[in-house]
Amino acid sequence: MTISDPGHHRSRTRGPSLDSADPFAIHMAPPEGETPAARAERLAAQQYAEKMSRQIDEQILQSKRLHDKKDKDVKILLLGQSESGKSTVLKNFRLRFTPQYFDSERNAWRTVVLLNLISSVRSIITAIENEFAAPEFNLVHDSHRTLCAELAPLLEEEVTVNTLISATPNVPPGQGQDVFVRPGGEWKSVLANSDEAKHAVEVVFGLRDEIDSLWADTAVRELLEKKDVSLKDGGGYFMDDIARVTAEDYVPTDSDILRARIKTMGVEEHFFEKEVGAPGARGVKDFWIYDVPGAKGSRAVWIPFFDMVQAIVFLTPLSFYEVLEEDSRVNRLEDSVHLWKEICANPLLQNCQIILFFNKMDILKAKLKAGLIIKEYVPSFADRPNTYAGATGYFKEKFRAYHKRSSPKPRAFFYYETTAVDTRSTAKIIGAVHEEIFRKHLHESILI
Ligand SMILES: Nc1nc2c(ncn2[C@@H]2O[C@H](COP(=O)(O)OP(=O)(O)O)[C@@H](O)[C@H]2O)c(=O)[nH]1
Ligand SMILES: [Mg+2]
Repeated sequence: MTISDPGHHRSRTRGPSLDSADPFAIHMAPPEGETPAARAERLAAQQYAEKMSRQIDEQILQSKRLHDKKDKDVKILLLGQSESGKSTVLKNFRLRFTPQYFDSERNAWRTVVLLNLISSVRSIITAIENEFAAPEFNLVHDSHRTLCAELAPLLEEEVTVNTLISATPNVPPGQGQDVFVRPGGEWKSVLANSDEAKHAVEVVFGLRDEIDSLWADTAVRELLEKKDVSLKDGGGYFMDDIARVTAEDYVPTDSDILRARIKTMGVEEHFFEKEVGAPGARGVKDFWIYDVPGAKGSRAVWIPFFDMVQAIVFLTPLSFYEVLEEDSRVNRLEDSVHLWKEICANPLLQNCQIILFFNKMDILKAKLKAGLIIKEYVPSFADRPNTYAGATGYFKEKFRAYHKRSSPKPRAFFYYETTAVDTRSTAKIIGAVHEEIFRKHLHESILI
C-alpha cells in the first residue's frame, strides 16, 4: 500500500461480505498442509504488514491534521527586497517564541560566524593581491605577502564547509560567491555534526593571531579605504570580535546569530509551536511564518502565499543611497516603494494586515552622522531637516500615502522603525506586532 492510495480503507469494508465472493480471500487463506512454524511466520508477517499499514494511516491522518490546523492557524508572510532583513526578523521571532529551539542551534551558527569571518579575511586578501598586481603599489609589502600565504588555509576551509552545506553540492561554490543553502534547516544539523566544520573551527583557532595582525595593520586599513572595500555593509561582520569568536570555547550570542549571514534558496516555512515555559510564549497560539527570497527575479514565488496569509510584515531599509545588487540601474528605495504600492493594491491581499518596518535604522543613523545629504539623492526631500527624524518622518508619510491610496479598501497603517540585528529593541516590536496580528485574527474569527 502506498500513501497515494487513500481509498484503501473504504475498499476493505465496502466489498461483498461473503468471503467466497472476495477475489482476495483465496490469497489470504492459509496454504494447505502448513507447518506450525510456517504458520507462525506467516502470521507474524501478516501482523507486521498490518502494523505498518496502521502506521502509514496514522501518518496520513497526522499530516492531514497538520494541514487542517495550518488552515486555521495564523500565517505571516515576510516581504521585502533582497537584503531588507526578512530572515533576520524571522530569527527575532524564533528567539522570542521558540527560544529552546533557537538555543539548540548555537553550535551550527558558530560555524556560520566563522565562515563570515573568513569571508571578510578573503576580501582583504583579495584587495592585497590586487594591489600587488597593480603596476604601481606602495601600500603593501612583503610582510603582507607572507601574511596572506599564512592565511591561505582559511580559504580552503571555507570552500570545504561551503561545499558541505551548499544547496548545489555538485557545483562547489567558488571563492567569494554567495553560498545558498536549501530551506528547511538541514544545513544546521549537517554543520552541528560534521568533522569538516570541527576542523575549520580548529584551523581558525590556530590562525587567530594572523587574522588579528591582518586587521590591526594600518596599511591594510588604508588600502581598504582607498579601494572602497567596506566589510561592514554586507552583514555578517565579525572583524571587531576576532578574539571572542575564534576562542576555543566560543558560543555565539543571540546577537551573533542575528548578525550571522547565510543565504537560503527558496521559501522557508517556520512553524511556531508554543514552547512550554518560554517567557515570550505566554498565551501564544501556534502560528506560521514564511520567509521568501526577495531578489527581483524571484518575486513570482510570493504570489501563491497571498491568499493564505493573514498578515504581511513588509521590510524596507531607507537605502535611497544604494542600488539593487541584482540590477544596478534600480535605486533600492525606489524599488521598495514600487513593491509597497503593488502589495497594498493587490486584491488578493485586501483583507490582509500589512505592517511596515523601516529596517536597518542603525545604518541610516550612522550614514547621517557621517555626513550623508538626503536631498542629493532625493531632490523632493528639499530643505527639510537632514536628520534621522526628518528622514523617517518624510518617508513614513510617503509610505502611508501610498498605502491609503492603493489599498482596495480602507485598512489600518502599522509602522515601526527597526534595527533587526538589535535583539532587545526588536523583541519589543515583535511582541507588539504579534499581539496586533492575533487581536485582529481573533476579532475576525468571532465575527465569522
Ligand atoms: N546593520 C544592520 N544590519 C542588518 C539589519 N537587519 C538585517 N541586517 C543584516 O543585513 C543582511 C541581510 O539581512 P537578511 O535578513 O538576510 O535579509 P533578507 O535578504 O531580506 O532575508 C544580514 O547580514 C543581516 O545581518 C539591521 O537592522 N541593521
Ligand atoms: Mg533571506
